[in-house]
Amino acid sequence: MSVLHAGSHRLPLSRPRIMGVVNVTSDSFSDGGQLHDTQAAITHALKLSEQGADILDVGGESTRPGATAVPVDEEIRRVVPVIEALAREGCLVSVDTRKPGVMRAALAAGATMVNDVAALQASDAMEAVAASGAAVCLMHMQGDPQSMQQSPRYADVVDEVKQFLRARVQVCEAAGIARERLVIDPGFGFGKTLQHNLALLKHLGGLAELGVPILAGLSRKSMLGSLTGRAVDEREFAGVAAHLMAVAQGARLVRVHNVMAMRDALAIWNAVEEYKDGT
Ligand code: HH2
Repeated sequence: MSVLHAGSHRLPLSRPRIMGVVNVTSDSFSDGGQLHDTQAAITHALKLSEQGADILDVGGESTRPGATAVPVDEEIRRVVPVIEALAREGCLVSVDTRKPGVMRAALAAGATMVNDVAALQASDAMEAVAASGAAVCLMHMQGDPQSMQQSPRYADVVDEVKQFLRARVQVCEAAGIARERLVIDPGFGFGKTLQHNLALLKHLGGLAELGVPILAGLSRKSMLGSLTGRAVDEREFAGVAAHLMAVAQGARLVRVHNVMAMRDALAIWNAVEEYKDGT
């Protein structure tokens, strides 16, 4: 049974775990606005924790297709007070960022996991994280958020994602980040068409060969909208179904906005998994 090492936290992955999304991405620059956003994010995150989130993933920059970049200082200003408050409450806090400067500030503020959609490829990102003891989620993305959905192309998406993640795991281990600290993620919707996403979900189990826990993030994504015709705020049922399929394929972590819905689905999943005939 694998156990994720995230700073002093130990998260057993014998059961699938929930990462709750905490976005601090409002573009309010006034102090009053900042304080309001900070409080709102903390309150929301603590609610997710109560509802059953095992990890709180705090992000200060949107990575949606076409999103504009946020300067390092502003991203730090958004996420650090939220991370400090959640870490003080004993929560396992992850920072969702691609920027080494934000990683360092977040780790100093009490985050014990770095969720990087660029898989620590920015120069200095590896150094920012290696000595910290923090866990790392390495995600696959083709291109960058500004342009990634323009014309994603692969000869074999499943194999290319696997080879990329295999190489990143090796680079991390060589830099001193032990396997117990690593999580991999195929990056649904990051430089992928609907067909690419379907292929990755269908063959997600193939990533288990890399020997690192798999995280799946499908919550509210356009793939779910394409398949159901639903708007972003109406995709919870589709999201639960897609995440359960990911879990059935071996995912050990799911990154979701609606923790309560996922927790209930996993309660059924866990009960059936743990049921022993004759009891
Ligand atoms: N998806 C988003 C952001 N971060 N991290 C991982 N590891 N995997 C994902 O699939 C993933 C991610 C995009 O979702 P969201 O946070 O809802 O949007 P935004 O980036 O606009 O805040």
